[in-house]
Amino acid sequence: MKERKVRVERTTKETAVEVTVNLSRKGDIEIGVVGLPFLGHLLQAMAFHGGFSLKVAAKGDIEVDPHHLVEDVGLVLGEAFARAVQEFGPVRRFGHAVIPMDEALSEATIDVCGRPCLVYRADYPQASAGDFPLHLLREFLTGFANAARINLHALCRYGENGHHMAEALFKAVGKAIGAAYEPAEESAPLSTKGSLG
Ligand SMILES: [Mn+2]
Repeated sequence: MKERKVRVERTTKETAVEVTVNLSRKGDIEIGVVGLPFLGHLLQAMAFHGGFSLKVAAKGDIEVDPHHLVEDVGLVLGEAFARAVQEFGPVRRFGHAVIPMDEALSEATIDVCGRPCLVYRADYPQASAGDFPLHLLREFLTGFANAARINLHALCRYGENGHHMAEALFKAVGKAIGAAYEPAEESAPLSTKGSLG
């Protein structure tokens, strides 16, 4: 079977982002988000626990505001998943995971349905992890859900440590992705309506 591998590149005046996703191979993970090592740490956890290979090379005008780069990495990653469905056909659609990390518990549920929707609930006790502003994770997930055209419910249920809450969330998103993007056994779209999106 052909490997389900997609490469997406996007360059603007603000950022340059290159993402390669391989859904047929696990463990080949290489993340470089210049100046935002905590985002790299989260993406590493996501791909590892999702069981897919991921390469990210990204840089941007973080001296202005890391917002642009965080959002664009989410967008390009989402675009890679959208293209994987376009190029390699229907997937199982649904994925769900609840992951603990020490005192924190986070949850992700995905429907690869073609209608972008993000529900995000996270109330971090600290504003940042290292020097990474945790509120930017909303921008990442928004970009990702919109570009991937998925329904994503991402919930940090509780926790005392923002790093743990965010890391548990990204592991959960990875796990949910791993399940949702398994190839569908049937070739027809998995909807009672007969079509998606
Ligand atoms: Mn960590």
